[in-house]
Amino acid sequence: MQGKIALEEHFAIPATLGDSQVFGAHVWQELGPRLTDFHDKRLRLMDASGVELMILSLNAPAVQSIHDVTRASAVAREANDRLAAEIAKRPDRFKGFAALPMQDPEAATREMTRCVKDLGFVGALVNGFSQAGDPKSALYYDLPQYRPFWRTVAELDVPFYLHPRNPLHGDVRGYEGHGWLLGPSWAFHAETAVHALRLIGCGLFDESPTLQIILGHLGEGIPAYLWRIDHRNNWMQAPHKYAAKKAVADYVRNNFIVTTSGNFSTSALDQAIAEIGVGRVLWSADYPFEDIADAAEWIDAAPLSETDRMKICRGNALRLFRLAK
Ligand code: GRE
Ligand code: ZN
Repeated sequence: MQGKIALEEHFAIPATLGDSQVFGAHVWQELGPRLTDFHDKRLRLMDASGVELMILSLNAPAVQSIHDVTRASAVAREANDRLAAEIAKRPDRFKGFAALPMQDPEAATREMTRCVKDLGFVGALVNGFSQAGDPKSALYYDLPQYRPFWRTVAELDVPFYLHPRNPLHGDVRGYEGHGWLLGPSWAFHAETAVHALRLIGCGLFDESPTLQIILGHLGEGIPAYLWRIDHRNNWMQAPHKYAAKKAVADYVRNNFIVTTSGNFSTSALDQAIAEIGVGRVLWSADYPFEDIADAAEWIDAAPLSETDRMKICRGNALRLFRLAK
């Protein structure tokens, strides 16, 4: 179908490009240029697969791994200004998600506000926890110092995309000797799912009930475990020991949106729709780590009603980002 909107689609600036090399060293001659290109191959591939609009975001982990907090802020700003300049050349084809220096919650709040109000961005995309000061540190956004940030995101009324990154070297005991499990095979999803569940458990969505978090890869495994998370050892009836008021599934169904980025599995798509509803499932590719044509051919042929295909590929995004003219 024509008119698709994609929202986990990445670019890089020189300061962040190298972060992606480990994920595609064997194809770097192709992957590197795809990350820094906006208007050439990217637009041709979009046209060939009926993609009208890409919401662009910086590559990973980029800003989140810059433990020099001042530099993290400077790189985020540089990336956002560059993105705004590229969008201005083709506002009919591109929109932007802000990169944020979450190392400093106040700086992140200011940059978020600037990006939405001054640059016209439609939300933020952040690559998991942030290292701040000490490279071994890992700040997760359920921590209390992030509550003012989240209140601002809710006031701005734009979604926040929680994108994967790998766990830190010191935290990968279970992966030792099995490096293939790091990155997009498994660790990205395990890491991101835990972060999302931390946001739920801390009570964030009781305080900011309209906040919307986007997860890629059809929900980073959470839809498959929704029942289990809320019913573990069912007959024991042990209450959850978290600050949030409701069951995890209630928050996932009201405060989360998932995209199909890099997970072109029809059974996983069916499950996400069954668990959280077709209105919260949005098509995406994960370019340039994935092929736009693979993502498009899959969804175009998936056994969906035409109404649902239209919602997933376009309608849900028009509503979420208020793009309808
Ligand atoms: C992603 O952005 O989702 C990604 C990477 C690196 C490898 C694979 C992948 O950043 O999907
Ligand atoms: Zn991605």
